[in-house]
Amino acid sequence: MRNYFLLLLPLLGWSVWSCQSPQKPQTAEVPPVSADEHCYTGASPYGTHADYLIADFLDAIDRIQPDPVEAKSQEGMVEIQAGQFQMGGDNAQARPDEYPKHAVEVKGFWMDATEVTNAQFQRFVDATGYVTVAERAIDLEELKKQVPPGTELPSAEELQPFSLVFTAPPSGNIQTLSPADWWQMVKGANWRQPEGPGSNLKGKDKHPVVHVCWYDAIAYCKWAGKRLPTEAEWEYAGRGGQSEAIYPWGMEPVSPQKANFFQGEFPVKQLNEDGFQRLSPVKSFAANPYGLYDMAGNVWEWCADWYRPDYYAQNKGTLRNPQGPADSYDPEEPNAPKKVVRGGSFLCNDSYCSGYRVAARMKTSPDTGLEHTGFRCVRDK
Ligand SMILES: [Ca+2]
Repeated sequence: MRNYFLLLLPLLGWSVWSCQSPQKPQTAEVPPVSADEHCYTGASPYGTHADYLIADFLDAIDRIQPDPVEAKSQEGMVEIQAGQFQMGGDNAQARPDEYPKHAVEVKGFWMDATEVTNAQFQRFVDATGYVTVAERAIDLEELKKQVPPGTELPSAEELQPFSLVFTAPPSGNIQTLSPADWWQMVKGANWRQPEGPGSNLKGKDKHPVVHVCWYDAIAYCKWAGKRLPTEAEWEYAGRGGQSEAIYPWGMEPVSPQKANFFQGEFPVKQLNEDGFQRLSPVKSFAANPYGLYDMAGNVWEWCADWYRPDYYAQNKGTLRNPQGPADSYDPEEPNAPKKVVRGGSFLCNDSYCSGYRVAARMKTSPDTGLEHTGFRCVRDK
């Protein structure tokens, strides 16, 4: 199984947990697109380049009907007023893909105050019978598209549904270890069994649902009459009206009182000063000025947008309701289209990714579920 881990890293979105070392942004491979062409229309829940996406997964989403009560409910949501802000890196920790800082306008919208919880996701599954991607058999044909040509693949029998669970290595340090040392492919790990077989959701109703991939998040959004936030909406909301803030709470450095993150020496020695070794119940830490909880730490949150490291550099002038690049490109894994995730997780640490900064961008392939990735939804006004 270990060998397959390395084989599958591209499929699983290596970069989301590798928290990449700074890289020079790639030259755009598509012509720059005008701000007007980027205006969010809300016409498609899948965004542009739906051909990147897996038809079977979309079919399952298409069959979901919005719940008439959920689709009208604003319970648990916060109204975000329209406005303008400067999007992008604020301090020396910012990576090249966070530049240039640029002006963005967003329309007003409603946003979930918290990450979607296990209890909420359970209600969705009970109502629709939806089966998450991590619970389904792996499609070898899809796998082939995302790994270099000629890669030897495991047989269908060998490849059982699994997801990735964090396991602290016994020794080493961030310079000597790689993500393969702290992520374990665990058969049977999924949202119902977040740490694998034998684990369950007992006492975890208020924990964010995890091991949900981008498709699963979209499926939930459709049922709830909502959608995923664009990356710009997420950052605008995360800043909470504090235009120069590095974090959702402002300028003060991250601390165990501010968010659920990794204290100690990542990934081997966790001091657990915030009291949460893994996930924390939503609302365990103070909200930002807009009333949004856990915009830093706990779990990475899926956004609607495709990822390109040079997206900010492609555009000139003020962007109005940008919905991301027209295509996806990650120089670290050119074969794997990626979606943006935001906000950092319980595994983030200043020595590593500092993903809890409001400008920090990360990315993963849309079919990947992980123990540290969840989502929250928004709705148009
Ligand atoms: Ca923690």
